[in-house]
Amino acid sequence: MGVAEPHKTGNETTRGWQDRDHRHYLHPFTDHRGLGRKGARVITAAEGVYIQDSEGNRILDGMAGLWCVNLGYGRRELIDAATRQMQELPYYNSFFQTTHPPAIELAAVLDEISPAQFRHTFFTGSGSEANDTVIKLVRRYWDLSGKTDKQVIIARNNAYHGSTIAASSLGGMDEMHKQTGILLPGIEHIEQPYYFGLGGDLTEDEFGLQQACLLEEKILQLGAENVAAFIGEPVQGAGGVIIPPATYWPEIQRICRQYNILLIADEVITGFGRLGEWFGSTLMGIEPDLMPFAKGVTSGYLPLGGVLVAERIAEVVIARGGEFAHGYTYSGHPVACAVALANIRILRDEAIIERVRDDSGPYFKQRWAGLADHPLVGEARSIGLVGAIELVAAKTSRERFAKDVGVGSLCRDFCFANGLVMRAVGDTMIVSPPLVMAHAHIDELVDKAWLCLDLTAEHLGISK
Ligand code: PXG
Repeated sequence: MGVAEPHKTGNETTRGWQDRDHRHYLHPFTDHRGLGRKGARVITAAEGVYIQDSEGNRILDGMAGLWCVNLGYGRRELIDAATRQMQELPYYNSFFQTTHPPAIELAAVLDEISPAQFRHTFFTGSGSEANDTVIKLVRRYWDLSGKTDKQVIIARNNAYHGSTIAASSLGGMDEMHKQTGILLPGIEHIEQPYYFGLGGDLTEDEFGLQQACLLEEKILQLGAENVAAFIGEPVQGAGGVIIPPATYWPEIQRICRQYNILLIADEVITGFGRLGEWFGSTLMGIEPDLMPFAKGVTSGYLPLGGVLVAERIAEVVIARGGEFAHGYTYSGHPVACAVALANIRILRDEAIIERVRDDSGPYFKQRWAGLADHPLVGEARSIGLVGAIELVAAKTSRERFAKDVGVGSLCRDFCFANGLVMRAVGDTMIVSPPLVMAHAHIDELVDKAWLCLDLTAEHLGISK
């Protein structure tokens, strides 16, 4: 990839792209005010772990696209798999007792790489659709089991489960709830296991148990006979890389078993190697009944999602249910499935997940932890290849900056200007880089993050 030269985008200039963008394109999760003048960032190419903008700037992609480009950009095998499949069978559906080889093969491979309780997968086009599917499967399972009152799903504050009405109802993002207005009934939220923000004087282990107990309290308040399921991300992603204390998930599992409640692990970010295991649930020591996934299944090269369904659920839905009246035109899209198969083959052949577990993950952890020495940083935490730093005005008291300072956005902008994508969730800076990062890339990421923290501190007039 030419580094200094602007990417060839026909005769269009950056300003030209930005003007047309502003005139026509309504973006997801974007405040368009002022964007016309400033202009959106135009990304035109990518290779390996770097993206390139229309000005020819090369930027280290610390977010793997949007938590998904796990193999990095430009992998020939994925491109070839898509091309071959397009030529052979670009589309066919798998409704009404029809099927095709790529979806069959992918479902079979998912059985191999997922925990023992899973043998069946329902495919969707995205993580949001996967979570809509989850809600229907949960209802269907309990109805067919004769427990028709078991309808409430318990989720968590600050969770992200997607953007459809159903998925944003499951999520715990206040802003989304306020704007949507319409929310699904029968969803209850409990507080999240966010130690840095909510742990107070407790030890991490005590806090983990306390937050898990909130589930038990909620179940008792609602009556276990009315509660269908609990849903959580093994590590909350979009909420700010919230890594629960070690005591949290085992206790959640115990409570779900005791009260006969299904456990749903939303693996949309944590699936396919992000935490150094195929699925985050394995690392957390839990055995979920349903696992929605998306993103990393194709390394983001094509949209694909799905739900892994534990046999005890699949058996009931298949044997007693008749037709499951649910499906998407692109469920099991053959080209997306072919790319997923190529992606999983590479993850296996190149032992990339083992490398995250044994090599790049531990190296990242050690380097990332060093950011805690920066005067702006109240905590630097990581697990596998995700990390977060908490920006604070005072290190020991964990005092935050005033909201109007917008310290997170400030730092994020310095990062982009200095060749690093790091995302800001409020004043929590997060990264989720491609799984193929070498040590030198990790060094570059952490060094650039430190530099941008310095620039942020300098901008705010804080002495080092
Ligand atoms: N579950 C989880 C855990 C997710 O992170 C979804 C479901 C929805 O997937 P789709 O494919 O419908 O987007 C997600 C998506 C962010 C950000 O700002 C995170 C996601 C999507 C967009 C932005 O970090 N995660």
